[in-house]
Amino acid sequence: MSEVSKKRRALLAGMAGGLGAIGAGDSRPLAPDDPTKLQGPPPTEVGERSPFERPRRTVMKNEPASSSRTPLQDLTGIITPSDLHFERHHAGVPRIDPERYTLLIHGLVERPTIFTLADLKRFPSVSRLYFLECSGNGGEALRDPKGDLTPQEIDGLTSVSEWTGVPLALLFREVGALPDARWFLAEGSDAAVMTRSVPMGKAWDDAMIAYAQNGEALRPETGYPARLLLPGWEGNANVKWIRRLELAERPFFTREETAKYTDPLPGGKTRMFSFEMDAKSIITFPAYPTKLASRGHWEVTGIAWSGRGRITRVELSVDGGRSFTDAELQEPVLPKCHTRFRKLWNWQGEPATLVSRATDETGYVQPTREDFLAVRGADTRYHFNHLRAWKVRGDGSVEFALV
Ligand SMILES: Nc1nc2c(c(=O)[nH]1)N[C@H]1C(S)=C(S)[C@@H](COP(=O)(O)O)O[C@H]1N2
Ligand SMILES: [Mo]
Repeated sequence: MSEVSKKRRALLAGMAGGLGAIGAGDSRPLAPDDPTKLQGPPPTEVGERSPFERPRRTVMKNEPASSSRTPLQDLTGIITPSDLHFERHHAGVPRIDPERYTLLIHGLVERPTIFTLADLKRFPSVSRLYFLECSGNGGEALRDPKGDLTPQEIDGLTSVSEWTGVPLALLFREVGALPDARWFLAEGSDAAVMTRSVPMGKAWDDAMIAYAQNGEALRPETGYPARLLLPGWEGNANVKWIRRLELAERPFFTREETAKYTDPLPGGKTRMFSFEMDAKSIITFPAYPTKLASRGHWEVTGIAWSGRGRITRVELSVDGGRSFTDAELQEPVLPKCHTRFRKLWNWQGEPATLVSRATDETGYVQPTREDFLAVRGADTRYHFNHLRAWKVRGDGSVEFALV
């Protein structure tokens, strides 16, 4: 391990808040100098994290709690462990017996059909890595954010999984979707009966009914046993516990796409069906509450993503956005997925303001807060993708900032 990463490890270990305290409840001996003398515990049926590692989702404190956030600052690479995938549900998590689960597809189709879970699994499946992001993500960062926000608190409503399921196009061909069908309604079977209208084009493109995540069945909170997955589109339309799809000529204008998930714009206009998540990025290290322990080299790293395809560029600024240089994009760089970026930074104790700026394959560039507000207005409620910044003080402490 390099000196730089050793130091960073030591720093992060220090932040975890008392390794002694965590180890104390564990009766296993610490590794002795002679490892041949160590009697390890026997293999187990299900593994657990090292007791020294305690990544946690943060559960939002509103009553009743309806979301929890991924600890972005604790993750490496691009995958979110399934038990740390963010959660957002409007009326709890239903308990669904996979043997009794069904999905009805009807409306403008030749053959209305009820599929069991076993039926869905008989179709050829696909497995793809995609991010899923709540369109409310980042709202705390827009108005008057405090400096003591962590990456998790700002943008923890986005996660990446490898999703496995059946392409919706196969199911729609199976039931004989009629040419008049332009939209379909997706309905969940939770108490919220979440319903959204989705253009048919998404089904012919890359939508799927997902039943597995990171190599195993979906977690109950991510939609077990099956959910709609609309790669790159706002989280809300990715209906969990999916039970019904109804094909129609026009959208249904449900509550979730009129009263909610509709954006007031300046001049009394309204933006509806704003499905695609715009390109965005956030630095996850250094970030609050990190304190850089010393001058010298530090690796600035974070994630960038776009609902419109691949990230093609991430630029970094250390002077609050006056000048930028390119960060390295770490492979794999996948469409509609988090992309990790990194760049070595030689910090000599000067106050600095770190900013990341993402560009996607359509040429779209992540906007400044000023440009964002000029287009979207102060009353905007979703899709907060303006630039985020971190101020590094002379003493190495870091706080959240906007530029
Ligand atoms: N049936 C149903 N589907 C739902 C929801 C819900 O409450 N019920 N919440 C939506 C919202 S707002 C988001 S952001 C995503 C969150 O997915 P996750 O909990 O798997 O992260 O699911 C969407 N699908
Ligand atoms: Mo959401």
